Amino acid sequence: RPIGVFDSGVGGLTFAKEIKRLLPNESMIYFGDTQHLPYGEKSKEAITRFSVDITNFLKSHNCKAILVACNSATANSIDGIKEAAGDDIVVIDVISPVAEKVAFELRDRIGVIATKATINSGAYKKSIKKLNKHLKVVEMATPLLVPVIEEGYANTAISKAVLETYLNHKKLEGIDSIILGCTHYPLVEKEIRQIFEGKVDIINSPLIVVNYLIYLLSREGKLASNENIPTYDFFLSDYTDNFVKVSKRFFGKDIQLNEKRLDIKP
Ligand code: DGN
Repeated sequence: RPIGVFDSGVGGLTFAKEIKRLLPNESMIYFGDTQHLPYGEKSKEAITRFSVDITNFLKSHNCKAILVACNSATANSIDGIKEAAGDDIVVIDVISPVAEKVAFELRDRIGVIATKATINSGAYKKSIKKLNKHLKVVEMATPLLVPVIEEGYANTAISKAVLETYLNHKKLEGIDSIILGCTHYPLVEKEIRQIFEGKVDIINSPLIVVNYLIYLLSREGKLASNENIPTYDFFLSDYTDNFVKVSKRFFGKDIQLNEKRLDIKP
């Protein structure tokens, strides 16, 4: 049975890429809801409606696990997704494994950057504080980064100016670590590291989250055998040439995309 992965668009491919690297025998079904992006700017109700429909789609493909590879969907809709998935499917999100990791490490003041929908939900702060109420958590929305990265301006003067403006904000003064709380930000990790001159620990979710997925699948005896030859299916709810191009940047040149429109109620 495959692992289902979904996101509002191509961002979740940063997680899919890590699954392919660390779990080379696992088959995967990816769903990018390009018809409804950006989730980062939508209401909780809308994000939940879309996420539940995608969960049902992945369920109909007999997925053994679902990775909610979108911070905005995790922050707003994880309860609805878990309910729709039912007991037989392992559901994992991209916030709680990261919160657990930082809560028990040697840290003091943690910064979180993400979309507006994620920051407004306070999900990172709540999850970390629940585990360790002494940690200071400062959250900041950095909504310009997604379009800059999707338009191909990562590692240019434009991304540098945007990142410098955001990261030099007074709010983030004195942080010792920063969580990249959005699927797209691993693509500008190097630039973020440079701006902080190596003094701030960068917490990049895909590796943490996929290791947690491996732990859960092995605990449940659900890992694919070494003989399994994996298949990869990628679906977009709105197929455009631009997304095909962007997805290659996120996942790799060998990606093949299909269109699958979901009959999502308005
Ligand atoms: N995938 C979204 C997230 O991680 O919050 C970012 C893209 C978006 O919908 N704005």
